[in-house]
Amino acid sequence: MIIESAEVVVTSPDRNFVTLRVTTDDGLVGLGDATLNGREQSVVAYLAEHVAPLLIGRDAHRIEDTWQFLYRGAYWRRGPVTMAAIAAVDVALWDIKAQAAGMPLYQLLGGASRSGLLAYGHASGPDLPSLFEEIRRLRGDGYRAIRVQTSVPGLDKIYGISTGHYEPAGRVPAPVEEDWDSRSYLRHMPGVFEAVRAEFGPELPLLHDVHHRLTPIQAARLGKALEPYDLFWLEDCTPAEDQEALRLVRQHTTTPLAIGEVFNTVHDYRTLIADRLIDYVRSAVTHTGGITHLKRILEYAGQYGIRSGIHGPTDISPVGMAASLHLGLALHNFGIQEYMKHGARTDEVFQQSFTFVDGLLHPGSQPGLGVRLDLSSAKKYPYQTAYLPINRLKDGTVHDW
Ligand code: GCO
Ligand code: MG
Repeated sequence: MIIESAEVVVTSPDRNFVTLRVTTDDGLVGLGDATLNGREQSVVAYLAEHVAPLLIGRDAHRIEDTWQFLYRGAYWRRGPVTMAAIAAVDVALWDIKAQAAGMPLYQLLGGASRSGLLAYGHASGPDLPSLFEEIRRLRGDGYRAIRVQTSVPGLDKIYGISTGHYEPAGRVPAPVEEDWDSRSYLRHMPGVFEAVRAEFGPELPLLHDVHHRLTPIQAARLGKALEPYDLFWLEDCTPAEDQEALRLVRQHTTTPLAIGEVFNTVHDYRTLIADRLIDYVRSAVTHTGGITHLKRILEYAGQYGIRSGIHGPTDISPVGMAASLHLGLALHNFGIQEYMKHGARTDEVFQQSFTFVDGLLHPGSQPGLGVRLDLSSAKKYPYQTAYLPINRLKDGTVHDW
């Protein structure tokens, strides 16, 4: 099974997506997601210039060897661009292998460990009544776990608040600016969770994303203040690259911690896993070297009782989402999967076979990943420049977004 072509497809139905489309001499087509939000074209160039030409003529079955060839062979290791490119190749080759075997991909990863994947959706609102309405709407859609974000009095525009479709990246020529004040936020959040628990009771799993904004001691204080409301997790409470920060947070709170959506290899997690500083691994298949590498991270994490919380925002394409679902179904230490629906145009470009029934996701039973890319629809939606926002404190200082 020899690789005959490897084509990079960029499409922007509702947002930008970068997809690698690998074809073999026996006519199989494998897909891999390489979307890096706001930096899409850097991965396009890496794939088109330095990876795709090297794939031609290789045996598509040799997934591990190809992974090592692209990782060790580049000499320059790690980083979001490299690891997203490797992820796309890896997932496309798993897709091909599973199609050749005539099995849904999860069968090659050890088979199903459960009947479906617990998913969480995003609820947000500028005030409590609109937040409650959103939570009710999500529960009506079947969600059994919900991430809660709200506006903070005195701040105009902050991360995670949307009306309708969630999409943090704007189709704008330069990043939009949002504002931030950690003290106002810290004063406000415990009351929000108190109100949500009072309205919805103790059962519903609730999650919250701090999006890398607090100092370790502030995060410790927030974790402690939220303990009475029994969070499923507190996400990215400090800037992620500072692994030691979570040691301080951990010493002060029993609120479960999740981190890692900006990580790209197991080395980013080493201290966090070995010293049991986190409870959930947030990496996406798309940003962490594909199924091959994320499976390694999660199996390592499993030895420490740490579970998966795979990243699944709208900037993970349906191809990346399908890869996460196959991996999640097979893993023993699955925890929860982030999931929000893509727009109608995205569903037209990527025909998907995964299902969401009664709050549980399932990748479906088609051979391979179960996603088809409609090239003529993809061509209708060319790339559009888009950026994630940046964040500033009240005095104008750039802060973590
Ligand atoms: C999440 C994330 C996203 C990211 C976005 C960046 O938990 O879903 O924080 O909202 O900000 O995916 O590309
Ligand atoms: Mg997040």
